[in-house]
Amino acid sequence: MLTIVSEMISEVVSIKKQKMKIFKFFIALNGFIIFSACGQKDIQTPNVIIIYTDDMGYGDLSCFGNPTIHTPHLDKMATEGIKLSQFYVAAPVCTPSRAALMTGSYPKRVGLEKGVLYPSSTTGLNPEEQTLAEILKEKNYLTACIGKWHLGHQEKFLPHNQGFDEFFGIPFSNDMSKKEQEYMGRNNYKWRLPLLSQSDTLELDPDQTTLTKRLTEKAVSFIKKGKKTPFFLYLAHPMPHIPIYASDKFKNTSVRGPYGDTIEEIDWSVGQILKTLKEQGIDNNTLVIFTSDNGPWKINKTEGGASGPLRGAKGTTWEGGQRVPCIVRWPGKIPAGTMQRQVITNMDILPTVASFCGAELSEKKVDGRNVSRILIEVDEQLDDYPFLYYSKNGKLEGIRDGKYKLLLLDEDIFLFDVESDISEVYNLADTDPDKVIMLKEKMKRIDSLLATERRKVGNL
Ligand SMILES: [Ca+2]
Repeated sequence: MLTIVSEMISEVVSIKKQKMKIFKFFIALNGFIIFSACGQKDIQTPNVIIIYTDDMGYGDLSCFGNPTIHTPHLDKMATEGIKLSQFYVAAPVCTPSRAALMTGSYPKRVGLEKGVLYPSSTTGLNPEEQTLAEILKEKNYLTACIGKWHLGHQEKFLPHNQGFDEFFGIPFSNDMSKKEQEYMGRNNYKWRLPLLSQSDTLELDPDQTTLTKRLTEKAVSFIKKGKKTPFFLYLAHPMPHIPIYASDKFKNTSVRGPYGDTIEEIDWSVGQILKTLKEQGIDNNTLVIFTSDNGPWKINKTEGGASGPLRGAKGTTWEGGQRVPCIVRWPGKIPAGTMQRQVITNMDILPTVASFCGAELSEKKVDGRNVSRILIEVDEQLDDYPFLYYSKNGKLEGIRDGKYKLLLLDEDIFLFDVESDISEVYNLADTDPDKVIMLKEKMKRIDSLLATERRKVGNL
């Protein structure tokens, strides 16, 4: 009897074990399916972080040749990703450059090519345009704009009405207030600079020495919150736009002086972002792009940044106005320690990111192109794609086509081979008049087409 009971118990236990085994198998299978699904999902939908500084020059980072400013985090980011040596922004000033980033188009196409917006402006990026944030919202991304917007400060133009779930920052430049203008020795403003959360004013004329740190903290908490779902973080530092500020921790620490302090704090900020990605286990699934909105502002000679070997600065169509440092990092996807030397522009970011994220563009025409291929396969060649230079007020001034650049400034005609003559010193216009004519016609043709396709700026 005991034997029979013992056998029965043993059988029940065995069945239970088998059931447990089957149960465990299904749990494992389920886990595998979930894991696989996540893995697949991860490949298709990386998190995206764009760090966009304000008025930082081509020569302001150690890894782009600065001899005195120390940027260890950005240098490391470059060794873990790809450096773009011929990266252009579509305008030499803030508003149009940001319009190009957000829409993948020339500022002229979206009606925002004529200078920057001011606290008195009633225009902004047309809400009818499809921003990068809106494209990613279609893929259920959690989106945040942290920092400076400058595409319209009226309610309807603010980030939370342009595809961003969250906005924390300033609506226009950090010098656009009476307090800051007086600090800079001027007395021509009546406005104050608001620090906004969505459209609510949290503070007026915030202490700008704390801005980089506060924005970084906001960005870090957004990353932690967004890690379970794909997220898009647009971190647009108001620095190093003049007036420059750094926190007490960085003040008087750089051998380059106050400007170096400011850049080194931004570098610290990048370090915090990358550290957070690692801590949250999402490092391999996050595409990070670091760049600047235009070249350095040489308003007070030494106060602004450096264009490095490039001629000119912010507000000009010389290379120093529009060619800026750019680093892209996505471990495991973009080869580490590489350099892409082909021309890429900030208009390319939208179609490229959309491609990486499997997102669809709308039917609205964009000027940027998907360059994802040459970020992954660095030796692949894309066809030459002419790039037009517009002045800070939206006037057509030049074209880059292959290695040549034609620049028309008032009555002066310049033709440079900007690959061998990076500093635009040797004018070839007289020695190659046929090329001048050809490029002039080409730039006018592209611009005329653009003019006929120009869409309306946003109006109140
Ligand atoms: Ca700027």
